[in-house]
Amino acid sequence: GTAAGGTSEGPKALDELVVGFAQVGAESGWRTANTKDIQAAFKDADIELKFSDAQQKQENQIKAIRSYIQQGVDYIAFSPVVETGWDAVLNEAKAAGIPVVLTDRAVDSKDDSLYVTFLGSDFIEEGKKAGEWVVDEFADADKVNIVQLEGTTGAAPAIDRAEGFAEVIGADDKFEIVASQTGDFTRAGGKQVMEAMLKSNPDIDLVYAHNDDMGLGAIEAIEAAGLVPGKDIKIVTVDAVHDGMQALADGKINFIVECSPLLGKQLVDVISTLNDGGTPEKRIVTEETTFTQEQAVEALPDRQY
Ligand code: GZL
Repeated sequence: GTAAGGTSEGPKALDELVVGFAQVGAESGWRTANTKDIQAAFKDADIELKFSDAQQKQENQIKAIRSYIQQGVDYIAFSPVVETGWDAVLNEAKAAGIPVVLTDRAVDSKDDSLYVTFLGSDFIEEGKKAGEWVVDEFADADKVNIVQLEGTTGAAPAIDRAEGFAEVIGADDKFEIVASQTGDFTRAGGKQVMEAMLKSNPDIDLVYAHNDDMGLGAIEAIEAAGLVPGKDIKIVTVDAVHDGMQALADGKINFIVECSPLLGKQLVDVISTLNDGGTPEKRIVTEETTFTQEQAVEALPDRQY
């Protein structure tokens, strides 16, 4: 295939570059916004983007990366659905001289020569922000029963959001996670798991959902059980996509930690730096904030997604 972008003949014109992107899937509003933003950024930069949707299956992502290697693309970017199992295919990309950029999620490879840059959020920080809100919200409570809706098993955001949250609430044993299960980052998954949790846990004070979509599913289950989400059972989620922010503004969610899906421009910048023979930072952390119900009402009109 063609050599990588920044070869000895100097940089290619951006409109000669071909980049292969292996997306996780379309499991959540966040993922849809992420895909749209990446596609728009590459279109604006006039860089050809080959795109694949793996339906949240690692073997499909590996197949897509292999096909990009076969096609001799200049760069490969992807969001690893889970942290483990990437070394073989990343070594194949390295052997083919094709630089790899990680977006959104991380891999657990010890060999960090297998990717040029990891561009995405600090998920431990996100979990800590959720925990800090819970500690403050329940300052006067003696006992707080928490159920946790985990993201995709083995995914960096699921592992790290659980870790950051546990670290903060672990400081006080009045907080107890009475149930924790994966809803696979989907609305349907969140609803199913929440229905089961409501049956087996009579007194739930709080739901901590690793993304808005599972929180929205939990809202449906809570309402079906005749309870009031945001009041009888409080809910804190991560992402701040439109439907989550609407539920927050409507008082059905109590707090959202933002996780920005808008990585497209930064990814294009990394590719163009590489093409010019430059060295991007190894870890680029995205800017993001948090929202209360009042802040969601204010922010909603201007949100892009
Ligand atoms: C986080 C991203 C997660 C979102 C979910 O960067 O990997 O995957 O929080 C999405 O909504 O499914």
